[in-house]
Amino acid sequence: MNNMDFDAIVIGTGFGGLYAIKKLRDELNLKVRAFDKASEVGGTWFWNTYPGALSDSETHLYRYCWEKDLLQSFDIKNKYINGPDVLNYLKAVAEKHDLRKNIDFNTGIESARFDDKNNLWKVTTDKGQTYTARYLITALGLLSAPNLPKIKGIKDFKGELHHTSRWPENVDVSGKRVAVIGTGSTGVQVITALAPKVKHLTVLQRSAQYSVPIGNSPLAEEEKLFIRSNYDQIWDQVWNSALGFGLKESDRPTFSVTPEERTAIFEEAWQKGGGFRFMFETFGDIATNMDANIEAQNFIKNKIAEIVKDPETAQKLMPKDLYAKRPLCDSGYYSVFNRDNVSLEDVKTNPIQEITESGVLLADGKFIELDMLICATGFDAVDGNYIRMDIRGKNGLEMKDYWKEGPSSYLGVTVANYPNMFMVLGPNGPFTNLPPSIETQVEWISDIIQYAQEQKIIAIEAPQAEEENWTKTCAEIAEQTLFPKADSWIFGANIPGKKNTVYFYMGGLKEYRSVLAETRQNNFSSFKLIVESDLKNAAVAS
Ligand code: FAD
Ligand code: NA7
Repeated sequence: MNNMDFDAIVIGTGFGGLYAIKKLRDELNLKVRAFDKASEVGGTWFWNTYPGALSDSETHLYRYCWEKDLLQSFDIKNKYINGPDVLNYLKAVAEKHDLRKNIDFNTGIESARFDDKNNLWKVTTDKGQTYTARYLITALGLLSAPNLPKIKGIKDFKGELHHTSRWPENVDVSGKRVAVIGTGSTGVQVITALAPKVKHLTVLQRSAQYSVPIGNSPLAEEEKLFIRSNYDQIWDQVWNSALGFGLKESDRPTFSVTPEERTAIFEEAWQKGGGFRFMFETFGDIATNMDANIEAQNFIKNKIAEIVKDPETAQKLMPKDLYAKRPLCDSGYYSVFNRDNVSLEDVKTNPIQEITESGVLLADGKFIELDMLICATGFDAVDGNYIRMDIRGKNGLEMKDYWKEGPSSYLGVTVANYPNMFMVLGPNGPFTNLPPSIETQVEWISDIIQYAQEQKIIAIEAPQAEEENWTKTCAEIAEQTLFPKADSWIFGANIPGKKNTVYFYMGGLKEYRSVLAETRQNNFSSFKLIVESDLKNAAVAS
């Protein structure tokens, strides 16, 4: 056995990386080192500190299922947890399990190279240090690599320029003329939060979005008690669901009820709140049947027309696409446009021509003078952070070349040609409330590593054929839905030049868990497993 610095290197310390450290260190007794560019744990919630940042997964399900003590001791306040509280929760997890001692913060990993001869990974930091480890766990985040729009002149802007996922401390918006580019989940949140605080807010909208109320409110004492005392049953339902959002996915067809009943069902969901609830708890075919989708679209469009007083603005806010992106929910987004200090520009029909030192010039010649420009322009999702690093597998194969036709994986966790590398939320992993999927993957990774340790396996690799099958399965499932027909980050359509392909397994959490469980039951026999003695025998034979 070679001398290695560590048994396992973990990159990233969000939900995924933190749990990986704990599992591998405390349960497998491995020597583990983790790295993060950030100065603190939290991942997404360390970086996304923009005003209004809120999880749209319900508080008691946006956490680790296994961390029952913190559920009892932590105040779960509201139905939905805001960004600062998620960060505090993850800090508390790190504190409780003493995870920080295994982490190098403020340390980016620039390259990771597989050493074919010794079956280990060599990882180099942005400080020039190189470390070796048998296993590499990449918990890089799927919504983590910021997408800065390439708009002419953006670098010349002399006012404050912020991307929502790199929000500095102490930003003061009061008395300022502010514009927000982007009306995705983040844009909707930041626009709603900032509107009452700024002098003037201009929303630069390229694609209008369907959004429903989130329905956030403080939890009553009896609701908290219910969650705390029924936690196991609640999570049992999550593990046996498709989306892991704690809702019962409907199997009722949209057209199985009368139009009046349909409106009443949508109205009830609108009043209750929740984006995933509206799309998946009302009817079972909104995401798969075009006519059903149109019914949901029309309901939301009617709401926009009711809420927004100026008919021209209401018209601009009505989406032209299908209702088939990650479903959004908000805390009063559409009514923001009734404020005197908010204006909406449709930059699809009247594009941003350029950004100057003092504002934004639109194609029709209109100039918007600004003190601050906020880019809520999303992320190079899923594979973005992989491509931004120099990752090389067997025979020096560069990941950006291997994935140039779109990323691929076997089961969302492993990649052919990249032995002993395990991804958390890698491409073609499940499309769900994410903490349950993260837990599922980290537990599986821990199991396969444990198996390797016990069996003296020194290299675990996904076979190419298995990877191709998995990619095909993911594509076939996605094709049964309407999601590929709408342009969004879910299919890579938000980044100019990015391959528009399948990035998620949409077969559901329960099914995904059973696929992983099967590999475990079969002693991971669908993988190429190389035992130390195989190598010695091969060397002797040659
Ligand atoms: P992350 O939390 O993204 O952590 C990745 C870490 O890796 C980061 O800290 C990053 O600095 C580090 N890293 C990356 N590359 C390197 C490198 N080369 N070197 C060193 N460090 C590196 N999901 C839901 O399920 N429900 C929600 O309501 C929800 N809301 C969201 C709201 C926002 C604004 C965003 C951006 C995402 C949201 N998500 C939501 C998705 C969220 O990203 C996941 O739920 C979860 O936090 C991901 O955890 P992670 O550990 O996999 O990755
Ligand atoms: P999204 O959902 O990718 O939204 C990004 C928004 O920014 C969207 O409205 C884009 O318009 C817009 N955008 C991006 N580039 C430009 C340019 N160049 N010009 C104008 N408008 C632009 O990212 P979010 O951060 O909101 O949400 C991502 C996920 O994070 C979300 O689903 C949650 O899970 C948390 P477009 O639609 O492409 O026309």
